[in-house]
Amino acid sequence: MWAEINEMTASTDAAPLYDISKKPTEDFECRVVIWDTVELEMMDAEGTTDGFVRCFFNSDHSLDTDTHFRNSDGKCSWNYRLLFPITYGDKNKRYEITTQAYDLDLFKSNDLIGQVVLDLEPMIEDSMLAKRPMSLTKEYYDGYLAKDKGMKGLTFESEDSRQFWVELKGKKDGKSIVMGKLKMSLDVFPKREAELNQVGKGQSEPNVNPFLPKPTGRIEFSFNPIKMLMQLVGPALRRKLYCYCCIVLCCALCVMMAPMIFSNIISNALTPG
Ligand SMILES: [Ca+2]
Repeated sequence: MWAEINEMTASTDAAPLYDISKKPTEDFECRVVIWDTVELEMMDAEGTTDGFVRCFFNSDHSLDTDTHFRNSDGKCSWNYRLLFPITYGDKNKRYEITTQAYDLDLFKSNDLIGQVVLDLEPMIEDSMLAKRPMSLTKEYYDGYLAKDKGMKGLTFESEDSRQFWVELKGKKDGKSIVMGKLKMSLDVFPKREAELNQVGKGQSEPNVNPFLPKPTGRIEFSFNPIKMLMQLVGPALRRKLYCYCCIVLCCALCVMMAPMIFSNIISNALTPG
């Protein structure tokens, strides 16, 4: 901070007056779309993950997507919108959004798979100055956020410049590694603009800007017990079941053929040379 030193004799009226009152806070809405993942780590012993995503600016106020149950190929799908009200202007606060992928577990605490943290303060500042919504697009990222603000790690979709991939970093065997990649979109709206252009949470109406289709690859209810079992059971458990079935079949065959084998042995033994 610089302080201006004036002569004792100088009139106080001559010194310029500066407005040092606290800048008023402004309200915004941060719109986050969680699309899908690739290469997400499987956390359950049976080779599945029940994936959901949690986002927060402040861990006291977090929002979750719904859960993609029994995923076994690392491609969880949500197409889910999360809406965060933000009051901007507190210089002691960090306006970073933390995005975490979890594996839901019913009988123990959920497993954190990986996370990424993005600093949205430059976007909120720009939205405040321009008094209009700001989208995290490839052009904005390349031309400003990455170049001047040091943001890194985003890879944009070629067919949609508002969708980008981030790496979810987590721990495995004590090492920090990439546990999957998540596709998301981010917009910051001044409160007034957000009220004029409302959107729904998740896939609820108004489902616009962007339209979010139903997620893919989810469990489908079926009256066919084999189909339901195949969806609910992970590949590792499925392999074990196949092995057990083979062992049971072999044992059944042996039991069925045992009398025939024994009768052959006995008849061979009794038949004279
Ligand atoms: Ca699980």
